[in-house]
Amino acid sequence: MKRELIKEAFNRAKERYAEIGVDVDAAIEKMKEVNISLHCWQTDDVGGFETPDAELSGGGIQATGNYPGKARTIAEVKADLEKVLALLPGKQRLNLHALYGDFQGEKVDRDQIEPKHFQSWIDWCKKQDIGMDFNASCFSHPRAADGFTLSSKNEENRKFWVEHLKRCRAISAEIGKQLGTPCVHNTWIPDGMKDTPIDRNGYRLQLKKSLDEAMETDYPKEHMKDAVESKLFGIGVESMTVGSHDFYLGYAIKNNKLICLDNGHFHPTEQVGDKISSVLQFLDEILLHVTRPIRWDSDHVVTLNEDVQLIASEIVRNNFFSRVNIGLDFFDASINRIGAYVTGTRATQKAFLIALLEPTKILVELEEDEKYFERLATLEELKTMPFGAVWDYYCLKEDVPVGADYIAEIQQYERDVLSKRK
Ligand code: RNT
Ligand code: ZN
Repeated sequence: MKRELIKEAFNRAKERYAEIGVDVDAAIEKMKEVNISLHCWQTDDVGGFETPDAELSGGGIQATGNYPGKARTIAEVKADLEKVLALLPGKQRLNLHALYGDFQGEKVDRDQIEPKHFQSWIDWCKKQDIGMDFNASCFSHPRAADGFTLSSKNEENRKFWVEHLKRCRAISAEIGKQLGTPCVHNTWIPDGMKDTPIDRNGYRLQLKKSLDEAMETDYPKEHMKDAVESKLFGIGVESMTVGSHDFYLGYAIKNNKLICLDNGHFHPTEQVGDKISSVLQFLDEILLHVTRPIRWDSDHVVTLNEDVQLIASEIVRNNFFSRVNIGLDFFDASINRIGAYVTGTRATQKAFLIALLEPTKILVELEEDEKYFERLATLEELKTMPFGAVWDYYCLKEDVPVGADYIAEIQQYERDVLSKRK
């Protein structure tokens, strides 16, 4: 019965969209190109599995909340991710941080990690038939405790982080090679100053030098691609971030790297959606960290808001799918973490489906004819088109819970699995 209702609503919606020149089936087909990279760190509040345990620190980032059920082992992260994958339509990727290596109880410092420590993750991705992305972990470490990593003036520390980054890039190349899909490696560092710095230039010189050293080896693009992630400020580093947007955009353009745009890393009125068509004039590809900043870079669970909608619309309007790598970056420890994951990813996917249901050509025509009232009114009318019916049908077709049905599945998982983690 319910299935029938969903199909009926879908057919009606399809007619409505056809009236405004939108091909709903084509939109659903295009969703195949929306491959979101799932950040492993929503499962355990960016803790990882090093020996001894790394504690989220020194990063200017913070996971807040202590909702029960945090993953305590790699096996638990994998189980959680499998649950997440089962509740999402479409195809995803895994985005792993270096501190999630499979170290088997051995103490392996960050300048010692090797591909073998990530083999079980690669195998898991093979089994799930998904690609994998990777990140150097330049925080939560004694050598990051003074607030500097790659931009450190302490040569021993700087060298340590350069070595870490080198190894992470080599691991990424191995990941991409084994999985047959390029691994995007993202470099983000927390480096900065709480109070007014004097030698801004000195730290930036250090960072540039470190990046140049760590990125000396070129890997085939089919195996790995480098991204660099900028930031405005972090807690405890309010006065200056060494790796600012200007710094990394310059670096990326000059060295043909990807810029990673995290929509929590800009002034609140800046829109990452607006930046995409700017930076893609000069870069082949970019990486996105889709998140939801509230007042600051708070990494709340993504919801379907205008910020995310503009990002999705810009990608869809320009068919930038092959040039934009989509990752998520939020970590809320105050609610069911797996629920947070699914809600946030689905919200991002919804933004893409809505964007795909836009009569873009007609809107561009209105714009070029300077019919701005008509453009505005059309955009407003689009907001109340029966998108939900299309989304529901898409989930049905993908054989995942429709609408709010996934809530019960998360609750069941909480009863069966998460609540037993003490
Ligand atoms: C921090 C950056 C970075 C991290 C992850 C864990 O502000 O957004 O991407 O969130 O690498
Ligand atoms: Zn980020």
